[in-house]
Amino acid sequence: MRSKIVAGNWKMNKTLNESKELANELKTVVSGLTLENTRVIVAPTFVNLTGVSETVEGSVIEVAAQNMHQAESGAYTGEISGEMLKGIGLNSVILGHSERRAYFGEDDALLASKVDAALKNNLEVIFCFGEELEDRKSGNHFNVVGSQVKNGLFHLEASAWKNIVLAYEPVWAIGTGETASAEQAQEMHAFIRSIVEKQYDSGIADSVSILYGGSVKPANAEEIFSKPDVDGGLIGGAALKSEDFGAIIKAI
Ligand code: G2H
Repeated sequence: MRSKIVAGNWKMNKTLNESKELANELKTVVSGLTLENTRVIVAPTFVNLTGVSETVEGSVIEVAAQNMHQAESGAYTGEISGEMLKGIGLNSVILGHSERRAYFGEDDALLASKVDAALKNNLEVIFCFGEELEDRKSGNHFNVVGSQVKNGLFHLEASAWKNIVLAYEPVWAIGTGETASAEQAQEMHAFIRSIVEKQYDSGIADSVSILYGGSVKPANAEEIFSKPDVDGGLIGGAALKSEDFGAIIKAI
C-alpha cells in the first residue's frame, strides 16, 4: 500500500522562533492523532531546518528541505549540497517546485541532475511539476506534465523509484486561492500513474505516492484527498497555521 503524505512547504516564511513555535504546535496536533500509513512532513527554509528538526524530535513529523544544489561541493557561493542536508539528519528534499522553475530558471535538465544528486545522497525526492494556465486553456496540460515527469525522472532506474514522491501542482492554482477540482486532480494523477506504468511497470506506478498541491485548505482537502489516485497534498499557505495544517492532516 502506498503512503499517504501531508507535506507543508513553508517557502520563505517564518523566522527561527516562529518556525519552532509552529513546529511545537504541530507536534501537539499530531500527538493526538492516530496516523495510519500517513506521513507528515514540514519543509522550513534552510536556516531553520536544524531548529525545526530538534523541535519535532520524538514525534512522527519529518523535516524536508525545499531545494538543494546539484554539485557535490565546491565554489558555489550561497548554495547547499545534498550531503549537507543529509549531514543535518534530513531524509527528503523538494525539487522542481514551480517557483524554482519560474523565478530561478530551473529547467528539466537541471532538475534531472538535482534528482540524481539527491538520490546519490540517499535523500528522498518530492518532485514537483505542473502546467501553467495557458497550457490548460489550450488543452496542452497532459503534454506539459508528461514531459516534465519524463525529462526529470524517466532516466532513473526502476530501483530508484522507492525514493520518489510526485507532487502535481498546477501553476494556476498555486497561492491564487483557485484550486483544481477534485476531478481535475484525479484525472491528472491517473494520467501520471499511467505514464509511469508505461515507462516502468504497474508495481512502481501503484506504489508511488502522488500529492496534489495548489491552494489546498481545510475546506477542500477532504474532497481532493478522497480521490483514488490522490495520496495527499503539498500545502503552502495553509501549512503556516497549525489549526489549518492540523485540519488538513485530519482530512486525510
Ligand atoms: C503550491 C503550494 C505548496 P499553496 O506551491 O507547494 O502552495 O498551497 O499556497 O498554493
